[in-house]
Amino acid sequence: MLFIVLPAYNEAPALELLLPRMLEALQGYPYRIVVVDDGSDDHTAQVASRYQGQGVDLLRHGRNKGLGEALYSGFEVTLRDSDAEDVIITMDADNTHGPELIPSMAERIGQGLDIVVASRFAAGGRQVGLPLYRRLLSRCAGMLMALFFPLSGIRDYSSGYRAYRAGFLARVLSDYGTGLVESDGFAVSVEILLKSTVFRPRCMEMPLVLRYDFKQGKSKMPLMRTIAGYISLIFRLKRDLGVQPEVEA
Ligand SMILES: Nc1nc2c(ncn2[C@@H]2O[C@H](COP(=O)(O)OP(=O)(O)O)[C@@H](O)[C@H]2O)c(=O)[nH]1
Ligand SMILES: [Mg+2]
Repeated sequence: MLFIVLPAYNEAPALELLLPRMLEALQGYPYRIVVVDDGSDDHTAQVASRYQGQGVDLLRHGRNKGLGEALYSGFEVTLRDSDAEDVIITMDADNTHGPELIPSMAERIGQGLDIVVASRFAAGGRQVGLPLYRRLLSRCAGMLMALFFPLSGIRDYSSGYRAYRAGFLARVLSDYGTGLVESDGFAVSVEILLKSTVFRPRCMEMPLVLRYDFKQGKSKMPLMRTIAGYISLIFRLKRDLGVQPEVEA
């Protein structure tokens, strides 16, 4: 079974385009899509609920709690219904992550991997329509994290598009609880990946062509807060994780 968690904050126009693309890409696979509407003030919930009955569930936060809590809620509900060999995927709801990649990511999990990252920096990956400062930010974040927390086979630490083996994610969540998502804002994607390394995941990257030119609406990323979040994450994890365990490629 494929579970897809879509954290969504004011993504109604993007979901209008993304959900039909997902249903098409997932035809023939058993799947469940969980849209986590994080206190949006647009029609995010209404758009998602139009697809209820077609494998789309809606989870709502009464107020905006942020990306970390939205991902956590999505993990909790999908893990409740999943078996160890199922696949849990996270991706942006802004229509920039092509759902066509989901089956091949899931296949890799089926072959025994714990985490598959859809990576802008893997051979064949690219970013279309992303402003230069954003390219620099994700590149620098990747290089900085690789310096402090080398993870064999991983270059894109901040990509929100990932597949996890459900049994693996369940172990991570049962160990950390809500402490898995302490970072404020977008640094949380990096935090989840790095904290999970304690359990020595078998991980790899697959090339992602990020279609930022397909993005509907503005980015939700607060730039300075994200940079500050990366820096404080490095200090926190250096202190808490200590010596980084080796990770199999
Ligand atoms: N649940 C939740 N999701 C958020 C929040 N902020 C951003 N997101 C979602 O996180 C994902 C990443 O944000 P996005 O604007 O795509 O960032 P960018 O593509 O890196 O510029 C999108 O699916 C957003 O809807 C938030 O406060 N809560
Ligand atoms: Mg995005």
